[in-house]
Amino acid sequence: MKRRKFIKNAALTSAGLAVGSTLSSCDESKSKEKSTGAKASLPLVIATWHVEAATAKAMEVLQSGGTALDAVEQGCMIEEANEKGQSVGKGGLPDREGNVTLDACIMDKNGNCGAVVYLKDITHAVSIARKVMEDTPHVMLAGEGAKQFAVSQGFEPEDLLTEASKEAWEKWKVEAKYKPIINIENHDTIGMLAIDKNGDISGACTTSGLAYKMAGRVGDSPIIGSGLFVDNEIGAAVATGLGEEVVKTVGSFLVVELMRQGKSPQEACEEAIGRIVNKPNSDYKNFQVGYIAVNKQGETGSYSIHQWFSMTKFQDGINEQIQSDYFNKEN
Ligand code: SD4
Repeated sequence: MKRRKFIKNAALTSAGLAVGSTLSSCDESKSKEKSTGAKASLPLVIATWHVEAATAKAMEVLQSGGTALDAVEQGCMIEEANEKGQSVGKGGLPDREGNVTLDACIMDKNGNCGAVVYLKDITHAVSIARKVMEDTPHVMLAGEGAKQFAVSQGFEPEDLLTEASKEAWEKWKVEAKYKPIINIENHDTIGMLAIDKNGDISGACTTSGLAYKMAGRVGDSPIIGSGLFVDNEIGAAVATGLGEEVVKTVGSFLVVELMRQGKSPQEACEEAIGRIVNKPNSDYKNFQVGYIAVNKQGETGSYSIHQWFSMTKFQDGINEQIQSDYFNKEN
C-alpha cells in the first residue's frame, strides 16, 4: 500500500469509521510472523511503517559489504531527507511554538549507543547520534549542545520547517487542541533494525516526535531501552507510537528481554503491547504503539495496539510492507 493510501486508511480508522473489506488490503497470511526456529537468510533489514526506499538503501549498504550499523544509519537518512514524511527530519511537524525538534538514537553490536534529543536545524539526527556514540565520551546530547556538536562535525544548519509543515501548523493553531491521533498522521517515526551477513545486529530510530507537542517534550525514540534496544547475543527491538507509553514500560528493552527468556520476536512484541493495554485504567483506545523485533536467528515480529501499523522487511531480494497484527479488534 502506498503511503498516501495508508494515511487515508489510518485516518478513517482513527475517525472510528468501520474498516471494510476494501481497506483490508493486508495479507492475513503474512500478518503474523511464525517462529520456526530455523536460521533465516542474511542479511536482513526491517523498519517501522512503509519505508521501502529506506530499507532498500540499507540493503544496498549490506550487500556491498557494509556493516549493520552503516545500513541502519544510511537507511534512516533516506526518511530524514524526505520532506514529504512529516514526522522525521526535514519537513517534520513542529511543536506548538513552531519549532521542529528531532530525537534520534543508534546502537551497535557491541552495546555502544548514542543519542540526540531536542535537536534543531540539523536534518540527519541519526548521524549526529552516531557521532555522539563514536566521537564523544557521552551517550546523549541535547538541544543547543547537540546542535553545536553537529556544526563542529561539519553538519550544515538549515531550516527544517517546510512550507507544507508550516501550513499544517498554522491550520492546527486555529483550534490548538492537543490530542494524540491514533495513527500515522503523527506516528511515522522510522525505527530500523539490520543483521549483516556476519550475523551482527544494529538498530537506529529517528523522529520529529509527536506533532504539536509541548515545547521541550522528548519522547521514547532517543531513549535507549525505550525507543530502541539491541543485544547482539539475543536480538533487537524498536518502537513507534505514543512515546510516553513506551517509556513507562521501557518497551524495547522489554521485548529483547522477553526474547532472551525464549519468546519469539512476535510473542515478545505481543507481550510488550500487553503490558501497556493491560494496565489498570489503560487509555489504549486513544493511542497507538507498535513494536518490531528481530532475534539472532533472523526471525522477525511486529505488533501494535491498533490496526494499520506495518513493518517493511527486506530479505532474500524481497522488499515488502507487512501489515502488523494488532490488539484492538473491537472495530
Ligand atoms: C514519540 N514515538 O516521539 C515517537 C513518535 C512516533 O511516529 O513514533 N512518531 O513519541
